[in-house]
Amino acid sequence: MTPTSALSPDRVPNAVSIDAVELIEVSARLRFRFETSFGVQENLSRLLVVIHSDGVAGLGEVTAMNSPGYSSETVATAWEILERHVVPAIVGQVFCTPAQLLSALDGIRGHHMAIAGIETAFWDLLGRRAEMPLWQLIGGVRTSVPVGASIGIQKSLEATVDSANYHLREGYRRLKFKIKPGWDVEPIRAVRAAFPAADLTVDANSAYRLTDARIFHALDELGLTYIEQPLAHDDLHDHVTLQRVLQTPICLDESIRSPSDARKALVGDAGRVINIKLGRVRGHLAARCIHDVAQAFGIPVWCGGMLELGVGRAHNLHLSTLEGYTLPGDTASASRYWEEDVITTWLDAEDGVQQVPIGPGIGVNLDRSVIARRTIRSREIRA
Ligand code: OSB
Ligand code: MG
Repeated sequence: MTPTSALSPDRVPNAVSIDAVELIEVSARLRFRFETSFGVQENLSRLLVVIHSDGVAGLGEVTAMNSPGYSSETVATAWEILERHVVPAIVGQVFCTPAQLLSALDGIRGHHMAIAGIETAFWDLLGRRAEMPLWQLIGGVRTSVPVGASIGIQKSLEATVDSANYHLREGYRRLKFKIKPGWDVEPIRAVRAAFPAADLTVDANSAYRLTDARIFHALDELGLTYIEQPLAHDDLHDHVTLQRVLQTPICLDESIRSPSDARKALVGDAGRVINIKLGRVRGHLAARCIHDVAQAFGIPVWCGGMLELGVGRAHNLHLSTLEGYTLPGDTASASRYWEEDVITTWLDAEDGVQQVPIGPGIGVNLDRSVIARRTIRSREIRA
């Protein structure tokens, strides 16, 4: 077999040479305090990835947070892994497909968010070079995407009901409430009483144990569309036990890191819905496989959010066009989160529906002046 490095771009059709990779860490301040069971997010930094190839730039975003509460990765670990391991393995090389790019990274265990930043940027690059929107390249079937809103833990029951009211009036198609021990049944009961017909869900981010079954039995009475990640991130077995005694479907988020996790979860009935996030699973290729596994089991999926800037948000919209994404995702209006974005347009929903950005690749472009003002550190790595 010829090693990829020996292929010459002018002899291989569709070959993409990785001339340089830019890493850019930017500051971002949320317009609201976002509290979950694993901590509070407000002043963040986000990591952007730009792959340069023959004068074309592909854009990706690393979805790691600043602290390792949701995932073991952080912005800092992703920077380190990208700079020292991922970029050196691909820069100066030539790849025809995302699978080929990923195989050059086979030796890197874990660090899915760091790798997804690169993998998604490579997909954008392929789309731009083929002058084809990403949703078509990955096999999507729709150009508009119904979305919901994820609502953090509030200071009071009244603030929770007010927030529900605001987001329903904005047109969001489902509301997801963050819960934690001590803040669960009461606020959701209050929202349900105020909005009997709304599509409501909760997300525990792994904050409970099987011994909390009483809480879940109470939530089970509230007509929720699903209960997201109630138990430990690494305990599918306990989710099986819990799902067996609940009517409400369990939706798995943290537990699903690969297509094989999805297969094991669905074979065992550990959940009946999957939240797919590009960063958590290593990018579009794995996301597509997980979607296909879920379809084989007749399980609906939706696209989860990680408080992304415009680049990550655009990738999420393209991903959400696959057939099996039948539940509203987390890709709410960018202007709900940010005063300014790193792209030149606003990805905003109208009446709870986002239009998939048209144009080659992800269909959005960087606003370099915003980025220059917000850059915490940046580095361009050339072959
Ligand atoms: O569990 O879905 C989650 C944000 C950061 C980390 C984990 C999660 C979330 C969200 C917010 O729920 C989704 C969004 O609005 O982007
Ligand atoms: Mg979640």
